[in-house]
Amino acid sequence: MRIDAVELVLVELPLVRPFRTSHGTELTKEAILVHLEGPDSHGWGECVADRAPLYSSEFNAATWTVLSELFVPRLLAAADVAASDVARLLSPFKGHRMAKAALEMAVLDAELTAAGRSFQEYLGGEGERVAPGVSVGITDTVDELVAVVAAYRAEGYGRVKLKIEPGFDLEPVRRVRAELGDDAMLQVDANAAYSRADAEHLARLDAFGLLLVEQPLDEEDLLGHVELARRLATPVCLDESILSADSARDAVALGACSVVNVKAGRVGGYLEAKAVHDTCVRLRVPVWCGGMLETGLGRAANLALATLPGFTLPGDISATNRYFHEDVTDPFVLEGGSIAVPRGPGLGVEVHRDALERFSTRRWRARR
Ligand code: NPG
Repeated sequence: MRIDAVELVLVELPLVRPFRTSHGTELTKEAILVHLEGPDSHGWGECVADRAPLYSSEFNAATWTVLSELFVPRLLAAADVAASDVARLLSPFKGHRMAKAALEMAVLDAELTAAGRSFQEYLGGEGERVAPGVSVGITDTVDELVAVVAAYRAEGYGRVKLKIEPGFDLEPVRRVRAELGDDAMLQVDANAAYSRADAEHLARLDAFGLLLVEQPLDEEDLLGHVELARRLATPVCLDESILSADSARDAVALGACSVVNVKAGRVGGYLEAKAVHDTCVRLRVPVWCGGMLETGLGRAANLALATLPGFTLPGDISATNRYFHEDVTDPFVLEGGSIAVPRGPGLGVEVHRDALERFSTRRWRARR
């Protein structure tokens, strides 16, 4: 399609409760949304970068610069752009996968909307509903954590992920396991907060029958993960370390992980996310769809992605009310332990312009 105009909108949405990880506490969700206009269609993308480079080196101020000064002008200069061209057009630029992913998502939404096809159909997913998990932040006390987890269980979440960090790991996990019972699906996410010297300590998590331990060590420490995976009975899952289908293949071949978290933003887009999925299916490695507290736009795309057959573990794609009182789209609702996958053309969701206005803090627009 020909791209006539691109708008960037920085939004800030209050979170219903603070989200604390080993990196710090978020009170609001800040995201760059991309709106792209063509002659007969338009599309939305969402960038999953955060305010500060804590989860990854990408962060919104830098992403805004790289999008407005380099990536968008490159797309506007191209005569015709298909979603499958975006990665190649932007490939001279190193890194900035989250920014690239947001643009590719917007092009894909516009292209599929024009063709009357849904994200799910395009990606090759099946099924009308997804049974997600919920990711629970670090709390001030373990009692509070147990209460929060119990409330999510009562809402119908079938899998719980606990954020852990040194000083908040064995005891919270023991107490939550006791609360949930032995059969409940429980996993932990360290966001790279441990070091190789913590192997013996982390091995104590084996007592709790966890589905997996996610990203215990630094994103660049693949060898450390290999050694840890040998040491632990609990499967090691990688998130931050997996940047492409090739890096997933290599991490599995090395024995650094036996489960993979797929986030489209982290790997440069939904097309590469599908490639990561396909690689893992070939290697018989389970994948699941990670979350970055997305607005309804990213959530719609993640729901579609999570219906691919290799996504055999529940993802971090909770209902809207777990994150926001109000979103820029209609809310996604958990009913009977699952959420409906959008079926309409493109992302299958509408942006509420009034909400977008109220949440937006910065805008930029360029025309061809
Ligand atoms: O449900 O979207 C969600 C949150 C899932 O825990 C979650 N995300 O490390 O995976 C992560 C973590 C995260 C959130 C990381 C926000 C960075 C920013």
